[in-house]
Amino acid sequence: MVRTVLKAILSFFMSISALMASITGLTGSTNAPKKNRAVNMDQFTLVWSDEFEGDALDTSKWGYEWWVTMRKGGYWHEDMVSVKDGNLVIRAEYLDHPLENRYYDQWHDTIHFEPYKAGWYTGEVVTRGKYEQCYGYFEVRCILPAATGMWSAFWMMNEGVFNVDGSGRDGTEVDVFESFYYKDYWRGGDYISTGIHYDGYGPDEKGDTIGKSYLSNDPYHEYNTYGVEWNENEYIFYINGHETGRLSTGGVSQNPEYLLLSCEFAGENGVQSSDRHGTGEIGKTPAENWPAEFKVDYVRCYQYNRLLG
Ligand SMILES: [Ca+2]
Ligand SMILES: [Ca+2]
Repeated sequence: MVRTVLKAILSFFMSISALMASITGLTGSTNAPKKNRAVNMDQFTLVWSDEFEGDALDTSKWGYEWWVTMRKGGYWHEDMVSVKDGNLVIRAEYLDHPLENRYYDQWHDTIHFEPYKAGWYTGEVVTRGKYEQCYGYFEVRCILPAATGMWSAFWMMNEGVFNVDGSGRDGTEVDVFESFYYKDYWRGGDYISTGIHYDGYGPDEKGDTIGKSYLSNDPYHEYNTYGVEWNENEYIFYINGHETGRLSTGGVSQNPEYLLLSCEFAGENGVQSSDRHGTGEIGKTPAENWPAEFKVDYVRCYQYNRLLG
């Protein structure tokens, strides 16, 4: 009798948890990773990488704006970017004592500094003008910043993205991952999104997404790899070398693209707004959330052997 009652209770909680899982999309989601297919690395050769060794960013590979740059709900500043312990680290936090803006004084050929605004500060690095590649396999290994109201991303761009012609073939923003969802408990926990955008960022903008991919570990404290295989016909996305989905909407970019690693705060005009981008509420407390850190162990770019001379 006791066993029957226990079984009934257990069965009740199991059906409740199955119901909760189906509501939150934890199981049975069409976006769940297809872990049966691994990336075939035999078809690639490494052509460019940064392992982030040493104690400074390699500026032959990466650039960043050296002035304060307003970016959505915060500011980008190079002082928020460092290299230590084998990682690129992009810091994010609220600064009451804001970082200095840098102005170039052409009359005296000098740079002068002025205090900027208090606000949410973080950073980005970009290979624009230093490295671009068309097709191949691109992979980052990283730990995501553990904070709400912001997100990190590994993405690719070129200037063709702004060209409105009904096609993504001239250039497509490829978001290998964006991490909007720290502590997003009610929608299933810790996951990343993946998608593409083309034809600018105005009324003609188009795009597609493979939606959300769930991590089997804690991506805010443990490393994972996020990758994209890009060929003439499609983008194939991977987490830890296993396919999560494919996109080809609009036709894939046929032009070289540069790489970006960034953190951004939700909002606009330098004012953080937690309503935007589904990132959750932000707060200066608890203090243990800040500074949040996006830690990148490496970025590696491979090319198809068939495309190498
Ligand atoms: Ca276009
Ligand atoms: Ca490293």
